[in-house]
Amino acid sequence: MPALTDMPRREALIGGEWVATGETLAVEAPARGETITRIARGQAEEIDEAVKAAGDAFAGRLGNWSDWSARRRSEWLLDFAATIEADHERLAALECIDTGKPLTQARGDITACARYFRFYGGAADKLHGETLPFENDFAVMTWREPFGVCAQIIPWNYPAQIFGRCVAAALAAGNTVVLKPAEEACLSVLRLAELAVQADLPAGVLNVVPGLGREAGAALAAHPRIDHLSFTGSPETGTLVTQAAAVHHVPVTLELGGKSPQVVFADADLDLALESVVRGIIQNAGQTCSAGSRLLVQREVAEPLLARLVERFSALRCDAGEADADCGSLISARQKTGLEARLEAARADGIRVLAQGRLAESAPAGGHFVVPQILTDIPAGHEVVREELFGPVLTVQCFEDEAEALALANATDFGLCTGIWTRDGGRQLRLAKGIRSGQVFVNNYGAAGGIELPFGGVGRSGHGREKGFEGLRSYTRLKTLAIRHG
Ligand code: TXE
Repeated sequence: MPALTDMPRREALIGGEWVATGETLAVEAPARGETITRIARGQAEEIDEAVKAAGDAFAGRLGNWSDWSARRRSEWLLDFAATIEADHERLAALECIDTGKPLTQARGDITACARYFRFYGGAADKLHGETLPFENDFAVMTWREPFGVCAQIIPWNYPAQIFGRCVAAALAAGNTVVLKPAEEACLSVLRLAELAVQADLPAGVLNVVPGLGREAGAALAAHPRIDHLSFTGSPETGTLVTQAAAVHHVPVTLELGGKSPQVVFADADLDLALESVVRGIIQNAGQTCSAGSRLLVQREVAEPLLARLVERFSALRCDAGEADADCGSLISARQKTGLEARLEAARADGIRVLAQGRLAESAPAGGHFVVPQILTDIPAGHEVVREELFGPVLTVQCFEDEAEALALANATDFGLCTGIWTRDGGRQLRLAKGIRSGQVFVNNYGAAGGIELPFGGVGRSGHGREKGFEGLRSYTRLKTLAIRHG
């Protein structure tokens, strides 16, 4: 694990300079419940400076970013992917200690972060418009232009991955960025920013202002000089930032989590489904927007599948990230207390804990651990099957037939991901069409993060798409040019 001296710069990165803020915020290692360092507490003033720097960099008043061709941006992004790979272990250690997730998962996150830079580096010089058939005496074409200053407010569950997803795509398209990481976890983001400065990214192209949501975050969303806002977090905060951005007619991409079902039919390969169901909910202690948090199982195979799930969950262990157990800690005392209160209320409503994992003996006493668990006997429409719990908690509901499966799958206002497990090709397609969600996986779940695959939600899960080529397009706006040549 990194020593305190290995911690990244703690200040805000504004216009290529590291700027100290008046006040600072404590950074807690959630698996220990101990403060390990302090970071900047940016306020409206720092946000204003950062937006100004990003605007100047975009307009060519600061640095030479505006001179960079798509090819040059592509080369920088590809080189930066290699820089991340060279710093892989240090970044993974920071992510592990800062979020409390198992080291193997933190390593996977850094690998994914580098892959975003590689993917968008490869795509930067392949982003093009179209020529359109129109009247014979016209030539018509579309151009994809960058927005300008992209504001990005990101959460604590996957700081490095979401940094890669948002920053790489925005820069590939030629934008500049002001990013507000989450107060709970932003060490890997600060290290990535440090690496970007060392890699000679022109001043002002990437600005990072740590701080509280209600201070730095609110100031960024409401800033009149941002040109695009990308937000990942809760639906409630998503509404607030959308309202703030709407005042200046700023386009918004929202990724707001989910309540995603894994639907298992009797004809499915149960061995495959079982592993995927377990992984889909314990990854990052269930604090994943795309967590497969609802198991819907056809009644005729419920008994054998649940027997195996009980066996698997009973063997799961929670421990500090560096112990690399099945499950790490939750991010904060607040998240743990909130989850425990909801679980207690669920038990009071007659919901039963069918099986649960355990805390490893080596787990630090002050860590914010909640053990993985399976809930059954759930009254129809109960909160635990409608609302995001954001912990390692799997709910189980049975269905009789395809129609009931579809109704249950859609019985939430969220709509991010769905897993369908069946060998019946017709049913795969019928359900994929009927389900309200941005991604549908058949006989797999999550496609290993799938950075190439467009990702985003329906309804309360948000709107707009990130990841893949679609994510790159969403950091551009289209201009139509009609030339009458006679
Ligand atoms: O989210 P917030 P929180 C869900 C999950 C979790 C719940 C609460 O269910 O239990 O949200 O988590 C910034 N103006 N997700 O409280 O508040 C904040 O600083 C501008 C799902 O952490 O949405 C952070 O950077 N910004 C999710 C970011 O918003 C504000 C990941 C997210 O914080 C702000 C995280 C404000 N007024 C939580 N208030 C996912 N989709 O993966 C806060 N922020």
